[in-house]
Amino acid sequence: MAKSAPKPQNRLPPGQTLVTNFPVLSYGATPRCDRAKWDFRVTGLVERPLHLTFAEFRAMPTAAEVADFHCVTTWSRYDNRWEGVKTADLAKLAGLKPAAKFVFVQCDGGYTTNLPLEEFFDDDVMLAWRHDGTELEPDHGGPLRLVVPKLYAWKSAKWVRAIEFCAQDRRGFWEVRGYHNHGDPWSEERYSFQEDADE
Ligand SMILES: Nc1nc2c(c(=O)[nH]1)N[C@H]1C(S)=C(S)[C@@H](COP(=O)(O)O)O[C@H]1N2
Ligand SMILES: [Mo]
Repeated sequence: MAKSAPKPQNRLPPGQTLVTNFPVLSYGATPRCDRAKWDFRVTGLVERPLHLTFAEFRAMPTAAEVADFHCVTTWSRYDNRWEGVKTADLAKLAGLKPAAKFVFVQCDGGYTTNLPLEEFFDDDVMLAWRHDGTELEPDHGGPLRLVVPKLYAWKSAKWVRAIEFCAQDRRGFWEVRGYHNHGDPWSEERYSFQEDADE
């Protein structure tokens, strides 16, 4: 599927409305988190499976970026400043096996999502713990969330605890409940029934 780059003069994807607040969109309750017990795993098709504590995760090289955020329920929020770890840096630590083609992201509370590797390793994709200069609030995914600015925000999984590298794609929580497997806001890939038309 071709990625369509946002045109600078048209920053708002089709069918979206700009908001200046930061809505909370969660299926179910915000998981309670004990940072002393929190851990993060990188599993599947890697040379060195990782099992990191919160302190170990935070000791990784950090990155910051400003990005727009587009929810499929039609709100968009501009200029979110995220701080965290780039997914590519995490993968360097684990060492990808050549058979790895997709990621399956697992969260506290049972939420999951899936991405092809080329989008997971896009330069603006990170695992973030800060938003707009403050520690990420639990409702917004604290202590750690994925941020995938170029796709609809259901791919930006909150409360991430594990990343699994896989050879085969496996649909996540919303992807099995009627949302598009890919989710490009610029071509309005909202629903799974549109996927047949993409072929
Ligand atoms: N674990 C988890 N991650 C999630 C969700 C969720 O329900 N659970 N909702 C998704 C959806 S639909 C959106 S729009 C964004 C919303 O992020 P926010 O609540 O920080 O605005 O989180 C995404 N990540
Ligand atoms: Mo959403």
